Amino acid sequence: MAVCNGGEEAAPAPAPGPAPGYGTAGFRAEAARLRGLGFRAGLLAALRSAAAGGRAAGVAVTASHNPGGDNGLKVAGPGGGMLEVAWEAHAEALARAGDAAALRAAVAAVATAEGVPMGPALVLVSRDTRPSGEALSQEVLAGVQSLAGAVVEDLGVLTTPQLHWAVMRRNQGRSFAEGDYFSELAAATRALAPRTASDDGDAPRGALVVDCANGVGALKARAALEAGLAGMGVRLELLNAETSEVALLNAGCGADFVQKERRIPRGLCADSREGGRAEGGRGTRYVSLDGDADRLVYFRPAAGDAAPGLVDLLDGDRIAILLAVWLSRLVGGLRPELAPEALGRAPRLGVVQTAYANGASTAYMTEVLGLPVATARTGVKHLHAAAEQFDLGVYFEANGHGTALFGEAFSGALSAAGAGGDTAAEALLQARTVLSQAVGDGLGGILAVECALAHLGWGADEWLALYADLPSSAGKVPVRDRNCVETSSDELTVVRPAGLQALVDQAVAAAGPGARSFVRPSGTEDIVRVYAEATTPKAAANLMERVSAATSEALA
Ligand code: 16G
Ligand code: MG
Repeated sequence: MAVCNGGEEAAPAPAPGPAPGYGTAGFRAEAARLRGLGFRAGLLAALRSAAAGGRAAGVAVTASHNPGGDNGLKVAGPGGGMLEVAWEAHAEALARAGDAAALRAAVAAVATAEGVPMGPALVLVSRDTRPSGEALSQEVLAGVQSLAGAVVEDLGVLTTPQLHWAVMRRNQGRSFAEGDYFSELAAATRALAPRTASDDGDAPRGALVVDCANGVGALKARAALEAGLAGMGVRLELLNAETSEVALLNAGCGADFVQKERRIPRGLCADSREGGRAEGGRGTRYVSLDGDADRLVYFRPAAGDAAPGLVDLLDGDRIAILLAVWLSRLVGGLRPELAPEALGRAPRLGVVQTAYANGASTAYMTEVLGLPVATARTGVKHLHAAAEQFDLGVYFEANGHGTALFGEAFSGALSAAGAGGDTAAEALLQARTVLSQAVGDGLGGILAVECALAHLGWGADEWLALYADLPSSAGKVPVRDRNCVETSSDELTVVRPAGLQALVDQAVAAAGPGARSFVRPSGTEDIVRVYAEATTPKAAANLMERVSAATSEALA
């Protein structure tokens, strides 16, 4: 059984007060409240690795889109994806262990519960640009090394998806050097991109402005994107790429700000509306990453009579549709005599969304594209698992987390077909490299979107014209304990407290045809979230208010 080696005696005591919960995607809190938690997260990741026979696990020190004074710890499982749900309770048990003796006991309990052998363990560690990250990652390193037999490798400052990629690659027995991450993205994009670049430095597909949220993405964007974009005739411009001033991180910029506020990020001129026009594929496109570069949303300064400063948003729903259209064309181009023979059936393509996906996007996917759409619980780990049910599963949350997963059998069939000279199969294999198979990657996502737009000959106009979003409204209800609300697995129906769903149904019926609303407990804050859609903004806001009032009442 795995045991501590004495190093746990040096474990920093946790900050006073209740330990933060693991939440949907890791521990996240004000940096000072995380004292001692880095050590425990490192120890947990080492146990996870040991349980997997020494295959690597990972820890990313980041608080994503939170303000610069916060920090956090995201653990990656040996597949390169999010920590398995069953291990989240173990992470919380270690977080609660106050002193060395309690920590030893908690480690022993996890080792027994999971049958963790005494044996090798390897943990890869990264951090984002937050000043508190250095001390916190030192804690993580010490925590890993306190498990007997565990080895740690500090990969320094990386985006969260780079850390996940490194874990995945290490466990495939392949290089996980950062240089390979950059060069493989560039090579795959160049192989995929339509040949539009001219030798005189002209950018026939215009400029792409990348809002880096003043976060770690700013340090990696040029190396990850420039070569691939240049190959398809796109000029890269970085915005909000100032990482030395922590107060600027995610402040008035980045994917979370742009998606929630529907406003242009700082640094863009409010009347830069010419950027919205995609004249024959030219023009400027805009995209925002979040603070750890695992999310992306495209946007353009709002066209028409909208107030200056607002955006037309091209969110995760639209990115999913764009990728589904592009990838399904590639699948349609596979030589029939090659693909099904290797797979034994026609490949199953599908899309995974959450309850937050705009109803108009779901209707477009099912009615226009004819694709199966699954609805998963909020949080990347749930969408990822649902997407694995397809041969080619595109998954995106509206907020910009997502990628497309290529199943093992389908990938094998593509390799066989590619070797046989099928160019569509080769293109799909390149797309699989660009679209991280570990976890959604904002940088790879940008390259995939740009490839898709170039192939389809679309600009923001064509992309926005696919459908009109239904007006929506989101709110939150403060609660003492968010666990008092329980939903169905697609989060569309409340199952507890009894009677609340009937009140939601009544409010929806009164809001007229096309309306919908749902209530779900947040996985990251002590609140219950309410979402509503209707045919006018006013009707959506009224429905949201009514359902919020019913929720408060039912929980009082
Ligand atoms: C986390 C999730 C994100 C989800 C959000 C919902 C990951 C990497 N992140 O940030 O996907 O949209 O939680 O927050 O899974 P909520 O439960 O408070 O609404
Ligand atoms: Mg993030």
